[in-house]
Amino acid sequence: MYTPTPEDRFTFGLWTVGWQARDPFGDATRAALDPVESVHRLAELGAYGVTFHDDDLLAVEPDRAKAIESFKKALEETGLKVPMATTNLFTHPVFKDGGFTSNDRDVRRYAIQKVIRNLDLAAELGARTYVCWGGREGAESGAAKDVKAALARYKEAMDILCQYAIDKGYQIRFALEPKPNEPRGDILLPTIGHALALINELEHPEMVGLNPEVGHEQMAGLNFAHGIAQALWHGKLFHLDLNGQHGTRYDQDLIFGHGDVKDAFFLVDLLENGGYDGPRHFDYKPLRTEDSEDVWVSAAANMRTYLILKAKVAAFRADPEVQEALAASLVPDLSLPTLGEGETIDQLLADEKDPEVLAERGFHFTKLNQLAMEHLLGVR
Ligand code: GLT
Ligand code: MN
Ligand code: MN
Repeated sequence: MYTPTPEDRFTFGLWTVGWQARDPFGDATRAALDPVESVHRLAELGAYGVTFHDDDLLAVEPDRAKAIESFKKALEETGLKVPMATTNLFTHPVFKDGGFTSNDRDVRRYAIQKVIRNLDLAAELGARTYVCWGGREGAESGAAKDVKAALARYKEAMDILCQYAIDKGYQIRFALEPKPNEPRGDILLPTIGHALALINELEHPEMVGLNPEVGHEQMAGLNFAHGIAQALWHGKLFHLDLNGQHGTRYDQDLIFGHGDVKDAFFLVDLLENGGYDGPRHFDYKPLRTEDSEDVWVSAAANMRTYLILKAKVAAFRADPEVQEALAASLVPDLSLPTLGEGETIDQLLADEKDPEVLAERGFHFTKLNQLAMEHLLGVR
């Protein structure tokens, strides 16, 4: 029942299962993983696709052409798809002050070249989304970065990339991934809201949307499901990164649902019932304590947790008591326009309301929330 199939459209970054668990305090605890093995193992587990950074393909084979060839062969053998790709603009020391917004113009030019090289491969492999996570775009000191100039350069880079995709006739859209901090002290486009605002300034705003990550919004103390709902409302939820996080600490990239499980429940509710039809992409890190077989246990856990939550959400929605509680809490009424059809503002003003009377109504949200909790805890 909770066994994934490609119809569930679960996808994984090569950098997730392939993470060798190097952190700021310790060395790798696992050997490098061949992308070919990742493709086969993920397919066996029931995944739909894989995603990658340009550099992920070179994990064990330094020759780019050879690495691409064996990756393509593995895709053919397994039927795994590549719905999204991205660029590593953060590991190499050249990006220490960022890629698109480095103070060094030559670095900015190199960053765009590096994206375009992998964009060609992404288009060839049929990817429809190209993610831009600007983890190094930022600063540690107020004096170091002219933020307004940096945003102008961010816009310039996105405009160039959109124009390139148009010129080449690629069916690809870009998705910005916000994050508040880490690795930079402060990262530009720290939240969903900041990124949405930048998109409005672009030459081709219709080609650029978001790739929000659960843990990144939670690191900023924000409600991820609310952020996703707003991205959906703007038509900007092009893709997303599912994982887990405990509050406002370092980026944990836990297995989906292994952080704030209640938020995960409402997120799955939103994704399943809110009109998102893209892949369910996991961007997590297998714990540093785990061995190379545990990695696959953790990959499977992401998908299984999602499917369990999906079943719980369906049961929650189908429960007549929940439907009754939603109505008692006036949740469906929020979809009614505040002004009646054809009603004028004068008519609205003439419809006198007594705030004292209106204030007497309770909204009964406690009952609704408890019903959600009981479904989640498996007692209903
Ligand atoms: C990196 C980061 C992720 C991004 C990846 C895409 S790379 O692992 O922590 O959140 O989604 O560039
Ligand atoms: Mn991510
Ligand atoms: Mn993360």
